[in-house]
Amino acid sequence: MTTDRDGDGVRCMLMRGGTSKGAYFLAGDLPADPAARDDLLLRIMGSPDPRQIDGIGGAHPLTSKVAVVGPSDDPGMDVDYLFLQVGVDQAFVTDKQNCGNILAGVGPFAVERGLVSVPATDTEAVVRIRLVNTGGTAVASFPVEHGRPVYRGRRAISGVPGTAAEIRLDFQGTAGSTCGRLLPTGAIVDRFAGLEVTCVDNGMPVVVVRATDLGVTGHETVEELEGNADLRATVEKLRLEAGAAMGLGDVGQATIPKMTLVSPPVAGGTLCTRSFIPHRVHDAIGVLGAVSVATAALLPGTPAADVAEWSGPGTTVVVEHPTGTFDVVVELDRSGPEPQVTRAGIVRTARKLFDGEVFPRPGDG
Ligand code: NQM
Repeated sequence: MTTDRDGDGVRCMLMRGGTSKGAYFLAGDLPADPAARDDLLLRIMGSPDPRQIDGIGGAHPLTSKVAVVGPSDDPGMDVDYLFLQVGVDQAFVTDKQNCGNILAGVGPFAVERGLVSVPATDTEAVVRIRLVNTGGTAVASFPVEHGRPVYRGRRAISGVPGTAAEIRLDFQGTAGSTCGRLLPTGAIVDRFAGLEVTCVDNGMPVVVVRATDLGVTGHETVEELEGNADLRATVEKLRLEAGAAMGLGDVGQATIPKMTLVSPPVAGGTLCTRSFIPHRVHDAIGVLGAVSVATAALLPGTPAADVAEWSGPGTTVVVEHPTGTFDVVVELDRSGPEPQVTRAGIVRTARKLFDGEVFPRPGDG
């Protein structure tokens, strides 16, 4: 239990999860009261401050993330994972979205902290994770040695230098997990702000729009897109309209839905993406964001399917993004009135960076 007196540290592990970085805590090491927990996390991360100079946040939404992990009271699950996005230059902490990148570190963290014990002779751990934010589950499989996670390995993922051990993540129950339906508006294609879009939620609510409909190619750099004020204004107008139609209410202050611009592939993938998350442009693409966009690519008539190029039969959608590609395996059953997701899986890597105590900026009290 945290006492949070000046000078007291809080047990914390810093991990890279996929293409994000975050602070991982045992639920029992943080205050149970959400307001006290969020206040503490803002002081730990150094928010609000664009540089997060007085905390451990990395001055970008992708490196200002927190995982709270504890035992699950669901008998079918090993652990509960709550994801918290911590504002960088704004003082907010939100549990309204999931994060599949930070999820990649949850299995190894659970083993590191003894929430899941692995026999010394096993070479693979399987950790069943309840996604507290949205519902749904993920099964993480990763290598272990002498009962401890192995981080070194040969798997490269785009957006991360070098290689590390492979972490397989298989999702269940992510379809409609935030909005209630895989296609939250009930339609394959909608028109908002004069633009044809698809709204999809397979673990992350995403609005998919053709880049060319926004007057860009979709192959621009992150900096070019972030520097295009007219584009940003149009994307935000579209987001506000689409978010309300997706049942998310007024999303002006929310980090969802994400906005993904799609265009034909240029690097041998299935389609090319640029994602606003929702105001900064992602250096790559979020995990569940990619799963949602890949799902849209499998639905004829969507902007994603329209630009997609398939190199052969198969269920792997190769999603191109600013720093490489992301493979998503999705299978749909389209025999009924609404498509059903029968399989969704991805591969990531994660790495323990630091383990110890973090010292929060003193509170007002
Ligand atoms: O979509 C960024 C990330 C994410 C979230 C974001 C994520 C996901 O890259 O599951 O991983 O979209 O805010 O970490």
